Amino acid sequence: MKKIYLLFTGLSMLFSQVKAQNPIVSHCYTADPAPMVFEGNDSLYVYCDEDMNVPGVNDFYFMERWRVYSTVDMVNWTDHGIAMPRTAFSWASKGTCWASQCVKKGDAYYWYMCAQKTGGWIHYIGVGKSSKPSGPFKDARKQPILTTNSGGDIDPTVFIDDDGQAYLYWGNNKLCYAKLRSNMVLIDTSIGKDGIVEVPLTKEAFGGVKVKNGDKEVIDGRDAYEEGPWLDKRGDKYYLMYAAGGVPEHISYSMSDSPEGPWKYKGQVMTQQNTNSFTNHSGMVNYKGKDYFFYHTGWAKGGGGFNRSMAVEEMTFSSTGVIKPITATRAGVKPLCTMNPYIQQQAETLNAAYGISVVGNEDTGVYVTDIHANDSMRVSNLDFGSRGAQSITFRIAAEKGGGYIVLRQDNAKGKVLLRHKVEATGGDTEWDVVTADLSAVPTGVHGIHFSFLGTSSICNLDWWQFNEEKKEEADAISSVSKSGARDGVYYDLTGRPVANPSKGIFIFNGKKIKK
Ligand code: FUB
Repeated sequence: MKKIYLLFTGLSMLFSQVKAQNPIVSHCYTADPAPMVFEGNDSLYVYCDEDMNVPGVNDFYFMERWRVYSTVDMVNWTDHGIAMPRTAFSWASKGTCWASQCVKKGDAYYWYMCAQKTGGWIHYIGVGKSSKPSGPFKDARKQPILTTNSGGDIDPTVFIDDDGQAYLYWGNNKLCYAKLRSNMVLIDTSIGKDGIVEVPLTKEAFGGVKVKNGDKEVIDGRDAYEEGPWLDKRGDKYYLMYAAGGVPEHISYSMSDSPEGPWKYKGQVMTQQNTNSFTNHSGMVNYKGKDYFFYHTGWAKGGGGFNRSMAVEEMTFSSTGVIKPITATRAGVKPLCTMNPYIQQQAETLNAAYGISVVGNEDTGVYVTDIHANDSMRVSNLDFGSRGAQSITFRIAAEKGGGYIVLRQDNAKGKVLLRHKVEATGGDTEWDVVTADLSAVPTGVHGIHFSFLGTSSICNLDWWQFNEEKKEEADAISSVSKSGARDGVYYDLTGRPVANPSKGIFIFNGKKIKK
């Protein structure tokens, strides 16, 4: 009996530790991931479009904006809000913001997108520009940068080669490329037809071709290019990954010695999987020494073919550059490091969340809103150290107050750390900084589960930070740090400078130290 009990306890501990990391964003639907790592920046960014459900609107990929997420640990993702709304492009028609990719050239970020023109039915390719990877982005050209005028001009991917030449590939049911001029917003018209080259979709290059068989379209060969290209380079080989095979889609790839081809079909990267999405769309990136493959699924709550969610897996290459087949998993990837709970963490840095929304952008400030009763959010893998946390500080705004924030260790059933009554702050963007003592002390590495109780809208949250001190001391430290304390000077906990500190606790350079 004891053995069975131990086995059961062991298994349940194991299961409580094995958390599903996919999809990587669960509070809104995100599709067509385009991962990017920028030189000199410690984060991995993923650019995407947001699948939306608007009552009364035909949900055929109805998308009004593009969003950016970033991570430093691969399991907690910061939502940077509405980094590029459709309205940034005066020519773009409602609900047609499809796949995209952002690259950096010089000090600027260029986010290539596609949308239909108002009054039309075909997509055009345009580009947004920003001085920051998280935007906000503005239309760099005030008009589309290219069209073939024949439809299918969707899913731009851009790659800048080692010699600085940028290549733009795109296309649905056709594959085209263009060379970008050094200003990144005009194409070089010296090649192809007015600068556009259509790549022949041969068996040799893409495994097969689509042909008509009566009313049906079938593949003559092993595979066929569909849409969603991703151009990249590893060593001296160029890779073109793409959604393939018609619908439902899988991901295949071809390789070349040149960014302009000819391409040679290499096989499937991710076969058709049971992901609850009939499209797939991929991107790859190397980050902190590992290769990652991003794709989309229909795995978030209420998800499906028009409510998709980004996911990530590790990818590996053989010594000859062959991509080893990748399986879609709920487990996803392992964390690269722990998160520090003792510094301000943005409330919109999330491992998972349900019911809430994230609004704003880099210029206006980004925060978590739409927090109602029974909504929840989780951050993963925080290292509380051996002393542990005694209190937490929130930057919070609440129009009415009266609801509760409940913090639990690890998950929704974990030990309760806090049950905090939310007081009204005077408005839902009237921010207060509030500290509350925890009822239990988390030590070591844990996730934190936030849940919200009440009857109506509960609060907005901007950031939070755990403290190793109880509220009284934490408040004293924060008021000394804010009161213009000078670096290099010791202060006691009441904020008085101490000329010759001996033994005791002091505030020095904005931090509490023990002498
Ligand atoms: O998200 C809209 C369209 O679905 C994309 O442009 C395609 O790649 C497919 O994922």
